[in-house]
Amino acid sequence: DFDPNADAKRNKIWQLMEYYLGPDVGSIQRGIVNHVEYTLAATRFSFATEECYRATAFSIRDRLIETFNDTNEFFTAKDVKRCYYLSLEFLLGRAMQNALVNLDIEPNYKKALADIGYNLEELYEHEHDPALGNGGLGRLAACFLDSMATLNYAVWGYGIRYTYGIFEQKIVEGRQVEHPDYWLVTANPWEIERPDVTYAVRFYGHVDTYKDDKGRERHRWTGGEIVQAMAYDNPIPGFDTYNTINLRLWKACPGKEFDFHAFNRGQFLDAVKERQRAEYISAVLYPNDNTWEGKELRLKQQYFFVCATIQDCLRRFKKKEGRSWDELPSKVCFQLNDTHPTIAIPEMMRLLIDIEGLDWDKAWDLTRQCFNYTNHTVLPEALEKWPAHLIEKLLPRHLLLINDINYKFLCEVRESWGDVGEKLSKMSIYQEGYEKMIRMANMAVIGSNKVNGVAAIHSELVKKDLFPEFVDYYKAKGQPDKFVNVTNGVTPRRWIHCANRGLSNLFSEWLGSDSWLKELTMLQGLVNHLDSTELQKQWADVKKQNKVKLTKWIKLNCDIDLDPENMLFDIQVKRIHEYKRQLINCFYIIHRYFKLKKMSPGDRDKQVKRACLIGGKAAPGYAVAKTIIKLCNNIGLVLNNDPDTSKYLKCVFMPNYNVSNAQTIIPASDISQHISTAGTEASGTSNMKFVMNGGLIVGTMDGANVEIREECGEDTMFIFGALEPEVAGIREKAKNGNYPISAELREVMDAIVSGKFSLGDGEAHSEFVGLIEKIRNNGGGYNGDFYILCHDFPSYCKANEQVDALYKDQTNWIKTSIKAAASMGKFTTDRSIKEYGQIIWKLEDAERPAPDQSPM
Ligand code: T68
Repeated sequence: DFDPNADAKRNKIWQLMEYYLGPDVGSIQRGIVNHVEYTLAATRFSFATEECYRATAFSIRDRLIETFNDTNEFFTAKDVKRCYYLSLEFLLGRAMQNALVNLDIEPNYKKALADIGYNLEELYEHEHDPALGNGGLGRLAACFLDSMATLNYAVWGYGIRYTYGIFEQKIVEGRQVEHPDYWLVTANPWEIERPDVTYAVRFYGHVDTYKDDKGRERHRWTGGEIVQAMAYDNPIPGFDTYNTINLRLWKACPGKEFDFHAFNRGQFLDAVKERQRAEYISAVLYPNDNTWEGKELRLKQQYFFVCATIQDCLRRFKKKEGRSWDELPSKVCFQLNDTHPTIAIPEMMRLLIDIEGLDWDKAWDLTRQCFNYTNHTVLPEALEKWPAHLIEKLLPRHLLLINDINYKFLCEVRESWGDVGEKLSKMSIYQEGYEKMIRMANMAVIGSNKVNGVAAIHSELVKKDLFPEFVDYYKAKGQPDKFVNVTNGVTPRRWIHCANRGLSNLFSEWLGSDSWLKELTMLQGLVNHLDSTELQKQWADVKKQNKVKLTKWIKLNCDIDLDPENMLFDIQVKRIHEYKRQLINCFYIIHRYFKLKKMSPGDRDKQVKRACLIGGKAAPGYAVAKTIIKLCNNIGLVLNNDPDTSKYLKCVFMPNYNVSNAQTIIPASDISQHISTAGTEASGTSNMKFVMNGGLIVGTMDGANVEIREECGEDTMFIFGALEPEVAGIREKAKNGNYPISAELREVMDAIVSGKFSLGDGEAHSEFVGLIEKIRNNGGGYNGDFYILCHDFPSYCKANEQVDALYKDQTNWIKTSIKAAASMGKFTTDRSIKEYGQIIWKLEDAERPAPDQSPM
């Protein structure tokens, strides 16, 4: 509505606000103390560090809200194309330091706090990690948000505000014990609750058909139960920009209808039960990584967040007057983070057809242009398939739409290819059989504009092994570029500048500015100084300090003493999974122990001392992974307590690996292990973090290792193991009994089977024997050595010998490590997100201009 006084009002309000909150020490202090008094209602004359943390967080949030609101207003005014990143996981990690760094006010906050008697670094430690993700996939989404904001793209993340994130791992008698991660106990100062932004989400019920006033047959989904999705906004500030984007997370609340009726009938307790039933949907993150578990609640979570999200995005699209649906693909696109949100495709169809009244073909044309799908795995056990009857029960309208989508697609294929039965059945959304299954990956491909893998080798496998029929088909249809690669990255703001300030300062000093934080290829400039002994010394110093810090952490958390001055730190941290082969690492550690044992004390003294550090969570239902954790811990007990060798070799299982611990662990590595069977790890992203922080990689030719080697040079990596094209042949030969096991590995396996690492625990012993027998009695297939540990073990030992040889030559080691880190420019998420922006989303730069300094 036209308001003649609008400008005057705006002026008045602007004057009331004066200007953005000041970045000076005084304004910061006023903000903090105000929050102590008025938000926390704690007295300003004495407040605990915990209270100081919260008040500080609120004062930072105030600043985030300013840039957040104005960025949104700017996007709306410019009517820019928007992209929505749909993910069931966002592994954000702590927010405070990241926000201060990105808002460029960390030094003043440090001063402001020091002046009133608080230490900023200490406050950082008070934040409970938001951990709404499992591993690489969720952390990638978080790094992406940082780069999207930094690159001024109009992207928002959408997901679920789980009440419980990934469980907290404790180690009790060498075994993983899971504790609930109730991260909201102390309230979350970073989020903005939006009780006014809610959407109804329906489950179950039935579908009626009716004729509309034009005589067209229409569908109406009714009955069942309704829950409300309520929005919580999490501002994501960009680095070196005035833009702040949003991560909108949905919490499940009871549908209003329910409460009302129950209360009227006096059924108070029933109403409470309803509330719990609704809240259950967003209660807990599923703790599986790279496996699929067909639980109804998981499907509910998927639909719950997708339904609210698409409604929210369409409402935003329609808000501008005079919109035509034809504009949709030029204004809106969605990125599906794996198949988990793929139900968004039929949901979009439902909203366009049933609610907006578009005809089927138009709706399908728009939908196909709007969606894109990222694949994160080729492991068969991780591919999502839902029983058709479950979809029919929970989402009856969607099953009808999926049927239509599939039928029309298969007709299209038949039309251009003729009746190619075998191929057709592979391309169908349905997997036929005793129980009909809906293949979410096929639906994602059929309903998407672009499909991408996450590293070069992986994107090739996606085409070759997962979707060869689709690749051929779309090529024939004139879409040869539907399948693309976008290699993953990590954000250097969190993973270098926040995690390793010593190294960050070194980079800025030697490069003459901190511009490398936004243009990571600038690190290459360090290579000019490779021979500078001053640089080498500083480099070694930074590493040493980081090792000292981790040594303290390990003393505190594991009560084990390490020698940061003299030991090589060898680290493997990632989810525990057979394909990631923590077991081959264990085998090598045991082998190394035996070698030391057999040496004379004099020879021992000539060896490189190693601390082998392993960490990671096992899915609670993954028995083999849990046994591997127990084995690591028992190996540690044997080695660390052996007076002959413990000085030369230690083994530690680091509990509760998470984002904030990673920020301490990764900068301390001399080498890290990325040793998956070739062709199994889609990309890996911690490999990138380790090398950027001056560590070298022992790894296989898998995932992003391949590209890291290409960038940094063969001499910077200790590569071993079969190549991906060889793996199938090795398995085949093994099946036929042609599968030699080296004497060294035999010795290790015999020792495990003999009980050397069981420490009198019968249960552990039989689990360990189970692990070994499965590998040793190779029958091929899943029951044998599927991940070809025996085949790769000898070359793994050699790679480890090469590590020792180079480490003995410290100057060369340091130069190699500098060269590798300096060559990591490609692996920033800024590069990944630019590729998404240009190739997939077709977004423009939407940088908000500097805010006006004076009242208007
Ligand atoms: C990881 N996938 C890949 N999945 O394993 C890793 N799975 O190679 C890659 O670097 C990373 O994605 C980013 O692309 C996962 O982390 C899961 O966590 C997951 C969660 C639920 C269901 C299946």
